[in-house]
Amino acid sequence: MSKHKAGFVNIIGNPNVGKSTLMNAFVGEKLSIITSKAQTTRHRILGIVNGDDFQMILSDTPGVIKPSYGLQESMMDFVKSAFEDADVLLYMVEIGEKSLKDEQFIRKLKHSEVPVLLLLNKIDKADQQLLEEQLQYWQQEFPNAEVHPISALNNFNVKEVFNRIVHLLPEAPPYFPKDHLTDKPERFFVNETIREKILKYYKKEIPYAVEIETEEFLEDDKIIRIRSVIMVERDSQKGILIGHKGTALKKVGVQSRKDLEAFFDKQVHLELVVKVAKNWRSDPRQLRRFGYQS
Ligand SMILES: Nc1nc2c(ncn2[C@@H]2O[C@H](COP(=O)(O)OP(=O)(O)OP(=O)(O)O)[C@@H](O)[C@H]2O)c(=O)[nH]1
Ligand SMILES: [Mg+2]
Repeated sequence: MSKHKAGFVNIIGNPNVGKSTLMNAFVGEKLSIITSKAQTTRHRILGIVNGDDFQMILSDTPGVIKPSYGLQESMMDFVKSAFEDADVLLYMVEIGEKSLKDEQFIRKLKHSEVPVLLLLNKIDKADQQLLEEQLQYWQQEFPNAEVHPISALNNFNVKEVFNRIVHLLPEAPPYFPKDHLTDKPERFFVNETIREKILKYYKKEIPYAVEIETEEFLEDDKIIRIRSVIMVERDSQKGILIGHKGTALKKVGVQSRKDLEAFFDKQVHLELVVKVAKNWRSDPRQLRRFGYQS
């Protein structure tokens, strides 16, 4: 039998390029939430793919931005940590975009000691000519990277890239038990499922001012009883979130419950409460409490 391979494969790129879509496609589960809005992912989320003779530990990370408040600084710390322990780096770009604006990250990618795969995503949006131009452009920009065109959404070239990454993994014993799918607890996925609905249904600043904390997660044979608090930064946001006669919040609850029942494969009872946690995005103590620490 061949030797066992294992390693950390960390996905990095601008917001909204499709990092979470790719991780979910590799893992075959909806571990990361996906929306059309930038800054959907706020944490570093591990997705573990186990084979007989390999373990691929993928990291989905927040899109690279210039931080302007504490939450975003912490998000960028997660990205930095993903540079530090990578065995393979996946730098994702999308059709029509230019490189990262962060010079330091670019330098790290250009001078990386571990293999860098530059994944040109969303090629379903390009014709052949544009695709060839873009492939040439990225290969010139990152001469040391392997450039691969993909469509994470349509599963185009995803399996081939996956096999290529397995090939690049170093020889190592597994880092996690072989039945583990992620490093995050069940409550994290509850929080994220609710936050996804808020990203989808509310406009402007609301999704960015929201954090979820699941206070109760009680599971028995038949049902999971969940109580989650939606935190907003100001009183005015609380009113918007709840909506006229509570209809807006109701929609969040119903859709979240449906998704959670599919995720946990069990009946779910979900209670949602809205509270104000003044300026939590800039408050180091509150950020720590919500798991934003590097
Ligand atoms: N057309 C097309 N859209 C895609 C593809 N991959 C992802 N998308 C869409 O791009 C949007 C962003 O996808 P995400 O996976 O959330 O992107 P992300 O890079 O994780 O974004 P952040 O977490 O905000 O940094 C979603 O609307 C996806 O459906 C693709 O291959 N083709
Ligand atoms: Mg994401």
